[in-house]
Amino acid sequence: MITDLLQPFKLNDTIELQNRILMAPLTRCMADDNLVPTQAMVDYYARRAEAGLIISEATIIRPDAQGYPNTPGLFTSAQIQGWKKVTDAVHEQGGKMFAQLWHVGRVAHPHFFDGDVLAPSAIGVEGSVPRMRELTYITPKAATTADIKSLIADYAKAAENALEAGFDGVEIHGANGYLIDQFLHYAANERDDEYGQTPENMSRFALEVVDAVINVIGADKTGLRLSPGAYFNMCEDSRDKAVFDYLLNELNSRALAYLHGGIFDDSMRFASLADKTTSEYLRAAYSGTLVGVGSYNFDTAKAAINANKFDLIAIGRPFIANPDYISKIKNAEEVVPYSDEMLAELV
Ligand code: FNR
Ligand code: 8K6
Repeated sequence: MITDLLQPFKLNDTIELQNRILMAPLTRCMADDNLVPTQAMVDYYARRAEAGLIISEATIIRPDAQGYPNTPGLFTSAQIQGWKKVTDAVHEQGGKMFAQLWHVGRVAHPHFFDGDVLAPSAIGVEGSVPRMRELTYITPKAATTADIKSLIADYAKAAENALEAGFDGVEIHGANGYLIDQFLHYAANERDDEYGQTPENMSRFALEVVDAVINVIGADKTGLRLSPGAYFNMCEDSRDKAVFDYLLNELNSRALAYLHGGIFDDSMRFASLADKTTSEYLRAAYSGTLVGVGSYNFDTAKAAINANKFDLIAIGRPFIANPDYISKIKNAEEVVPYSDEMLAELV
């Protein structure tokens, strides 16, 4: 039987999606100066409500989580009220939406907040903030155990805030070289305490965040994004695979809503993952619902899902270029190609 991606998909007992096509999380840097979602963002997301699930652009859990200008937050009541307008509009159009919870760790910049830049270890990244090239990254402070406990509590608080803001659940951003991913890779984690050195220790922060969020909102409403192969603000290390092997085995017993790969092009193979692609590696190590992503179109995604490579597809850049992506697919209309200039405006 051929799976029709446009038919409903039951994520679990509490959440049914109208189709298998997710809108990938896409940072747009368009929140107001208090990091509150604007009316333009309400309209932008509402136009895309035909997706099976919209995953919000990465949304910071607290001030020191910020590394880019005007990324929205979920820690003030104004931000929660702003997001409520977004989720109301998406729900009115029959859609569903998860909030992506974000802390950038060492990719934060003190230009955006008062206080330390926190990371697993005091190892900085090269370069400077995109669009603000004068802001060079600094060497972060290695988080103390007390810092770690407060970070975990703030992920849980942000998840609670997300439900108050009307989201149907959250996706914990554990990918793309940001805080959680920094704990999972040897290139960024040189800790010698219970959060470093071994696969079990290096997985501890990710699992404590996942468990804290599950504890507040339930596993059925909790998704997670992971980048097992390092590729963005991070260097590959042959030892990383053992960390992800351990972590994924632990996640297998947690009944998450889904696991989502973090990658721009899923044809890319990683030496550190025994030459597998992101989705091949995750499919082999993880037994729950898997979301594929990374330079797919509808046809290649349909083929991959029918070959059982993953269960759902997340579409990113084509959703920027085509607010009516799902209608176009349904009507077999041509899809407008994405270009970077489209990032200048919310359409
Ligand atoms: C992204 N991506 C991304 N990923 C994430 O986890 N959180 C985010 O906020 C963002 N922001 C973001 C902004 C922009 C402008 C781009 C192009 C990408 C990655 C995105 O979710 C997705 O994984 C990739 O775009 C690959 O999918 P497509 O675009 O090939 O379908
Ligand atoms: C010109 C790109 C600016 C886009 C918004 C800034 C922040 C984006 C953060 C999410 C990561 C996506 C960056 C895309 C770079 C591709 C790297 C392979």
